[in-house]
Amino acid sequence: MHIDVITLFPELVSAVSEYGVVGRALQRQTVSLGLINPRDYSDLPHDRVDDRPYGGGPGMVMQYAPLHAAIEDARASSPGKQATKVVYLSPQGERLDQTAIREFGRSAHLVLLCGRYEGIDERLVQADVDEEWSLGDYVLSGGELAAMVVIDAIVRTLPGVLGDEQSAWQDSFEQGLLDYPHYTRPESIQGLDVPPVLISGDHAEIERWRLKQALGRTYLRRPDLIEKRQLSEQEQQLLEEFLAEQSSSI
Ligand code: 4G4
Repeated sequence: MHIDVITLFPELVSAVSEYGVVGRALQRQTVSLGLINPRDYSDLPHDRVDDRPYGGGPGMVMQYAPLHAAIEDARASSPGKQATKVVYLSPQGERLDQTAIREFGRSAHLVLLCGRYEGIDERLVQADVDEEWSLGDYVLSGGELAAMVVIDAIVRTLPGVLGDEQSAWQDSFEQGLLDYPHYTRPESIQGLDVPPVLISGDHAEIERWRLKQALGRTYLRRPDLIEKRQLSEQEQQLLEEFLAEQSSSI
């Protein structure tokens, strides 16, 4: 898969490629990253890419022309000329979730468009943008950090990037549950002990406990996720056990 990022701050975005899981995936060529600066496509003095908003008001707006040229260049350089998906990250977009991330990972060429100032000319959104997505209900100074989040989340879903064991639980998160709690040594910290089942060596019991915790935590913290998801008979029973254990421990 190839991901192009259109950004006024390519050096900021390149940091995502230098560390950890994403860094390794780039080295192994599971994914490639292109950084395109719309300033390089400006015909104006000082390579300007912004102008004042029609209708007045504060701030500046990114102009259509340099962004359109940058997108066209990205399309032309698409590996194997596959269909390109152009994604604009903005607070006005649809809320991103793991399902949307998975879907991005299925496209061979993704272009992430990063806004600065007050955003981009709406006609670019109409003419060139396929999808508009948001990380959540908060405002960033630019789309770059959002693009880095999206790149990281996509790369984790690509085949061969995570080991089998890690990707197994990611799959169950994709079924709509929060993660279970994790523990490592030492066994006791300030009188807080590791749940005994985790040191029992009984792997079936451990799996059962983890699913129970995941269901319980999701029910308590994100009831919306439980509503969206049909619980199986066994899951319903585990959730009831969790709640019973909870009320007996207070
Ligand atoms: C588009 C319009 C994404 C993009 C305006 C981007 C938050 C998110 C930007 C802006 C972003 C998000 C500069 C306000 C860039 N902020 N929630 N900022 N602004 O995904």
